[in-house]
Amino acid sequence: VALVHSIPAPAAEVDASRLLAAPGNSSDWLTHGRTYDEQRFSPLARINQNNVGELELAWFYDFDTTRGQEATPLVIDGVMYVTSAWSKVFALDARTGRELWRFDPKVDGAKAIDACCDVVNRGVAAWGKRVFVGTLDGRLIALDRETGQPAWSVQTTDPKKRYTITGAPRVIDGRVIIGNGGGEMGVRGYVSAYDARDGKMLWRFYTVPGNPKDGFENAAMERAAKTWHGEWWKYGGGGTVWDSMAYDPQLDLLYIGVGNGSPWNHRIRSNGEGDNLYLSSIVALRPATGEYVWHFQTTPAESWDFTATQHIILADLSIEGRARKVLMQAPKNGFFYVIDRATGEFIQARNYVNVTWTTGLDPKTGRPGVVPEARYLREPAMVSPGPLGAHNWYPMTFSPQTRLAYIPALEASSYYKHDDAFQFRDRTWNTGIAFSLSREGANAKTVADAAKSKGGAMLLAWDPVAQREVWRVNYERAGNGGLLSTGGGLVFQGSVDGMFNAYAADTGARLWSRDVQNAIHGGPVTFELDGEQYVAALAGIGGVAVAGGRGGSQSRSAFGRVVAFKLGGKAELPALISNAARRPPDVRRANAGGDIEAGRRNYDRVCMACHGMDARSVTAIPDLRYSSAIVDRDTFKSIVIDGARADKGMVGFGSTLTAAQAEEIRAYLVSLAVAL
Ligand code: PQQ
Repeated sequence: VALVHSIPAPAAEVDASRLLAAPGNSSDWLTHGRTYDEQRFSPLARINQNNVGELELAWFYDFDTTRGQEATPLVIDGVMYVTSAWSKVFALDARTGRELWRFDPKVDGAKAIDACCDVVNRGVAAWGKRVFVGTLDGRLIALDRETGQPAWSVQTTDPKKRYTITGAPRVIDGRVIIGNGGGEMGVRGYVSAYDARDGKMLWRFYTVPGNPKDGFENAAMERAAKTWHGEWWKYGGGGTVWDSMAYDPQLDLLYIGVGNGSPWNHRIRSNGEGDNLYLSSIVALRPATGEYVWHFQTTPAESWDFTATQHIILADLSIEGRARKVLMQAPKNGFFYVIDRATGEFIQARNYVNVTWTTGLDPKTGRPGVVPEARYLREPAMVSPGPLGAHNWYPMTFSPQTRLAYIPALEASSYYKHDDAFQFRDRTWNTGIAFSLSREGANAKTVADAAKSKGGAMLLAWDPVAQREVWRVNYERAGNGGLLSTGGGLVFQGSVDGMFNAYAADTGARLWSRDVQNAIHGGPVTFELDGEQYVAALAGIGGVAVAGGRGGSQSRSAFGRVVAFKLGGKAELPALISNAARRPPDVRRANAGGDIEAGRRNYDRVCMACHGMDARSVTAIPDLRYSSAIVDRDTFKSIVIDGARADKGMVGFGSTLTAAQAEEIRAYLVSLAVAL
């Protein structure tokens, strides 16, 4: 239901010519990465290295939720279109932040357990007089830009399967392109195109083959199937296209970033054999037909959640004296790739953090050699990077001024253990990995190699031609936001500690920083209206790669919000009501019985994905050590087994846990609360 307050100016069409002219248009932000090449560079220079110190809050807009915020806003003709948690869409006056309309697709709260990483959404796409949003439950909805009223809605996924949508659509020539997520849950990834006029499906490209018995959709699937073994289709196979896309209008190629395998564990997924195309690959498609053109696989036989769904940037670079049309990506696996975007040919790549899973890349093909122990076949392994990736979905930027790419990076390692008891389950993650914070039994060589990965979270400036780091800014914790570079010689990045920062693009010097009270994960945007330049971003802790930070359960007033800054802005945020003094519940009468160790194991299997390792949650999802629900056996059972809070996303796990197991989990949580 849309609530219309008033409209500043009638919506003008967004068409092909307007999108193609986006590089020179500084008053709007028309598409997810600002331009089809997704550089997230704006030529605006009114705010620059000399005056950025005068940048102050112009306005803010608070959402109705403390869940994670990941959207990149679009700005069109003075209106900001932004999505929030639960796939809600808001239209705001971009000069003032005043709400013009809101649209709630009313996603069922119980859908939350199909989302690996919070009920986030990364934004809308625009075409004609409409914006388009993909919803967590798999719908693609067209909304009138002036009123927020739905024009059409189509279900893009099988509602019986555990697909989700968190990514932003893109529009190419009236075709709305949308992918989906669910790689942790057991789905088969694909990307589809819908007609912007009526929602009619135009094409669909699967990224991994289905059951050969059912026949192959196209030659690309037939070729891919030769690289798979066992009965992978029973597990879906994965390869979800849950975030990145880019488009080259001259070559007429759409590039999609493809996710990892489902289950993650290659030994379970494919009998430990084969490259498993097109997992962890960049695939080029014809946007009119969805036809396969080329692919480049970053991590063959993927087994670590090494997605290649990370941000794709297109640019023209001179490499070894040759002008090259390149595609750049820094996927989770830790290498910065430069690929020929006409042919998919490997040009060059270098690791931008310490990587321990590989013996190195073949200089001609870019194919990695794999350290055998890192496959955790016989013994568990410590591997760097881990599943959070050396770079997650947080958008990069490329500045044509400095010729540098900037990466929100993470140097860290994780423990991988083959799950001997793997069974495909309905309500939990299905990775084939036994998660643990311990390093029990990990192969000694892998432990020693991974111990060198001490860099932690950072902002890296990377020269993609010389393949070297130019500068870095270190952060204390992971989960820092996406990037924007500008003609003012600035790189903007929000951080997980609730600060919005600007750095000198050439040196990395921090020139500006303001407290917005809540973690910023998404990519900032900039636009110009009435001769005034604005820089805006979303704040709201959530998503997956969050280790500490501000917002969520730590402060009672930290709703997700949009913040917009301009030179000499006069707005002020309300005082933050800190939750720092929260107390654990009085568990003296908890009387939780049962095996705490067994409780911990089932917690890790069923609860950890949302509530956090060691039951430490820093997002809006309750930190169970502080929850009054653990005091009483019946209350706990009514929530955990019977689903008393299903509307909030906490479904009942009666099909996965017995009441006795739930009681053991309660005993484990009470033991943690006692220790606080
Ligand atoms: N989402 C986030 C986030 O929003 O912070 C982080 C991740 C996702 C990951 O690290 C993932 O691996 C991931 N994987 C899938 C998938 O395999 O389908 C989906 C998503 C998602 O849709 O958010 C993420």
